[in-house]
Amino acid sequence: MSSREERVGNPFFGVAPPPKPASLIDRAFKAAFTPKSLGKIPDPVVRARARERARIVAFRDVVWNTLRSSVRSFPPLNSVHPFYRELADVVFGVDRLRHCLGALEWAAKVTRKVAAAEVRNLYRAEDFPRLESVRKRAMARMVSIVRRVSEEIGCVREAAARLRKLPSIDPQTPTVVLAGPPNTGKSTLVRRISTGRPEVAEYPFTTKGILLGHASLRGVGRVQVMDTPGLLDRPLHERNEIELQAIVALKWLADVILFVSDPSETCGYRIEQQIGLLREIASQFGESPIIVVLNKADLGGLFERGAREFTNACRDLCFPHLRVSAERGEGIEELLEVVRREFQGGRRRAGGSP
Ligand SMILES: Nc1nc2c(ncn2[C@@H]2O[C@H](COP(=O)(O)OP(=O)(O)OP(=O)(O)O)[C@@H](O)[C@H]2O)c(=O)[nH]1
Ligand SMILES: [Mg+2]
Repeated sequence: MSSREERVGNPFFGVAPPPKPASLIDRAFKAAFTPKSLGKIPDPVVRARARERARIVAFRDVVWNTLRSSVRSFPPLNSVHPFYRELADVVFGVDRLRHCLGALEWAAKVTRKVAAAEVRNLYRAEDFPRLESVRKRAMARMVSIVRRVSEEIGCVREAAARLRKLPSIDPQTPTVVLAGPPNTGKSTLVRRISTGRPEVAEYPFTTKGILLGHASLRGVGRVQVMDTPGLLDRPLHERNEIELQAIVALKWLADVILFVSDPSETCGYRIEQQIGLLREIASQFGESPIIVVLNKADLGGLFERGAREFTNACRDLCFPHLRVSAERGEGIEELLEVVRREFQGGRRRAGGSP
């Protein structure tokens, strides 16, 4: 995906992490002690005052500009699409982020006030030692303000690092979300049907975040194909941060849900657990069409036994279901045909626009 596309989709793509407190302080000192031209000032005390003033102002400017531009680089959280807001909440915590950005804004403003007050004090100082001591005190106060918010600076740095990496999604583009228990072959299927290249491995919870690919469906056009982390059969309030990313994608983006099951149980989860999860997803996200993929059909007898049980459950729930081998590429054309029909049926998610 090009960087332009990333910018378009992810509202956090352009956020600027502030530097570490020590490095911010270092930069401020460097700027303060870079010699500046003061023009012609014959009186030595007036000249010294102008020099100390320029140092305080340069120090202040680095702290103010750096903190403010980092805060400003974050989009207003109320204005981002609810999908991204909820995702940011799951991967970082929106309240925590708001608190930390507020602390940086506070530090920037207080730095300005302190600098202004100490510049006024310079005009009351009449000799070299006093001028120097005012400048030193001004810098010490500004350093202590930066140190006071060092935890929050660390928090904004962490938020920026995590949120910048979120995938670029266009909530208006038709989207297929793959979901299911861990290790059933979701990522293998995403690789098979789209440009997405998620990691595949023989252990559960390989996929730890949502990941996007694209595909082109005849008669529908370009669609987004989203891989999600595996879900366990358990209530929402017990779900961890990794699982909740899948839930947010299902809630806000899924026009069609592909529930990927593994009737062979080689994934490590029993048929009843998988059917339990299917029922849970159907009850929470039943407004979107659900297609049940019976994956690993290449595993013969191991697959067949479970597939019969799963097929009965799908009939009860009136869900279309297909036998597929994502690994061997069998049953994929038929699956895409069913997906295409669901899109052409015209049911789109209710939560698509903010
Ligand atoms: N025999 C067989 N194995 C498959 C098939 N599809 C996937 N696998 C294997 O199943 C294992 C899990 O595959 P993944 O694609 O990583 O499964 P996942 O659902 O994305 O797993 P998580 O990200 O951990 O939830 C890997 O060892 C795959 O090679 C298939 O059609 N047949
Ligand atoms: Mg995976």
